[in-house]
Amino acid sequence: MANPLFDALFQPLEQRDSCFLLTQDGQEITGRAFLAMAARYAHTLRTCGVAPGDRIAVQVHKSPEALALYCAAVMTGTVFLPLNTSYTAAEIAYFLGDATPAVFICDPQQAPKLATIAAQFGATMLTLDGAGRGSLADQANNQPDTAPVTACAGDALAAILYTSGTTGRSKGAMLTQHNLLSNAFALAEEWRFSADDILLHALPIFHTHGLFVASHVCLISGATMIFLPGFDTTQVLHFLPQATVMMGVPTFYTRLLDEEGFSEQATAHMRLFVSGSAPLLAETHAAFAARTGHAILERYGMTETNMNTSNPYETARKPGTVGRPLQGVEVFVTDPATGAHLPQGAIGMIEVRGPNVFKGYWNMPEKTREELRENGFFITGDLGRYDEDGYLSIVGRQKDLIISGGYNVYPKEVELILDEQPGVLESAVVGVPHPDFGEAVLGILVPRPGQSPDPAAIDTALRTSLARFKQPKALVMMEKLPRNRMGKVQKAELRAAFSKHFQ
Ligand code: MLC
Ligand code: AMP
Repeated sequence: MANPLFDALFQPLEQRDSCFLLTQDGQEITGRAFLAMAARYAHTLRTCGVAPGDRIAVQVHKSPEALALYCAAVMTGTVFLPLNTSYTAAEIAYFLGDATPAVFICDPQQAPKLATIAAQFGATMLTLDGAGRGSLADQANNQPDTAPVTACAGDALAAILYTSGTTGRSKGAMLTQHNLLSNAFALAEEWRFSADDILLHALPIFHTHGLFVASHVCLISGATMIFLPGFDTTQVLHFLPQATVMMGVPTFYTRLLDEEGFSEQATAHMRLFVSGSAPLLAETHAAFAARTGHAILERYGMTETNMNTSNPYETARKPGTVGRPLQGVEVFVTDPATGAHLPQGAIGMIEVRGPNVFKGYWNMPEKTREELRENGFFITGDLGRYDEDGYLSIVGRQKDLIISGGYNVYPKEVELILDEQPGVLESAVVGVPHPDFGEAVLGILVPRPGQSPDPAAIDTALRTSLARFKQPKALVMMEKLPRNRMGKVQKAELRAAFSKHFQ
């Protein structure tokens, strides 16, 4: 038996003596060198006693070594579990407790803080920093440059990616080899990727967008990546002339538009800009086209499903829409109450079925049953409408979710902590428009009678429990929250009342 994901994505690197990854300091890593590094990591993981199906949890800065670690997980038939670098120790404890990984790899600077947590859940801890140093690299140094590849079936788990939950508890989406591979093929074809492409990769690699969408289409088509540690406008402008494609969240594009030097000339050699993870405003699309002559291609996806729809490569890309279903993917708009299919033009729940759709939530059979129908349709929580040309628009979300700069924040998780703060009677967290992040987290506090909560003290308390991007960008006080007759907080009213807060 083979290992389909490895065979399609990584095996071809064995023959590749040309550059696969170009780093910010000009280092060129060939396909062969990358694969040798991954093989050394695979040996190291095996030395730690990992077996197929074990989880490998990883909270490290983006680097070629971090990507090689993902490849090593695939080689060993283990389940890759990447974690946002801004998660706090409290958040990490939840993930390690839930997923019980065999190995946990973190940044050496965080190691003292996280060692007890790793030990508590029985994970062997290794370290890797942004420059590729740490105990993983030390142990891998003496290992051979080739490693056996564990055979596994297409429906074997390849990754678990945590996505926030409405109740405040994150859910681990279980993705199979076939989920990832089918989507990589569909996207590479849809977006016409070839070995001549050079992708400017400035996304984090702990989420679907940067790890799967961006890296997989390059791997499957033999393309090259300019692999930057993160999005820095100056650096992106510097490397752009060497690239042919860029992928990003809308914040990338609004930040580029803020730069005077960003022009038609600076993007003349580019063939494609892709946007996703959050809504791209039609006005951003128009401003980008006016400035550069490029129509950004918007697509729609999520952790549980990979990518579902895309605007077309050849024909019209419609601003404010996310295009049409990808090859092999069914996307329906349904009545949220009955699940019945709705006709074109009607607004309803977006449901998705296809080889891209995940297997369920780790350790959460009930949640899986709630969101994944027996007939294979996943209930996305996004509300959409098809136009007369079959293009889908996302018109809202039924799930109480904020998307800030492409990162998801579920209000409940923040409210639970705000409610515990001294002087706070209750709280509501909403997303309101923000010029840089698209949407930003706003915390609304109702003080206890006669008390005044201290925003600075609350800010400090939040820092220890919540990743920075989840923390409210502002806290405001209200005497009481608007509620309907059932007692439910009227979030739409709050969003409207504070819609200009960051403008
Ligand atoms: C950073 N901060 C954020 C933030 N990113 N706050 C809210 N939302 C965010 N997205 C915090 C920082 O910690 C900092 O805190 C302050 O805000 C300002 O930071 P910055 O320096 O301006 O931010 P920067 O480091 O430049 O990061 C912004 C960003 C980054 C947009 C480049 O957030 C990013 O790379 N986003 C991409 C997310 C992504 O890949 N999503 C895909 C999910 S997959 P302070 O106060 O300490 O200074 C998915 C499926 C799909 O959704 O369809 O793709
Ligand atoms: P995540 O849970 O991080 O995978 O985020 C997935 C969610 O991001 C989706 O359910 C959508 O709400 C949102 N999303 C992704 N792409 C787009 C897009 N192009 N336009 C609007 N929302 C999007």
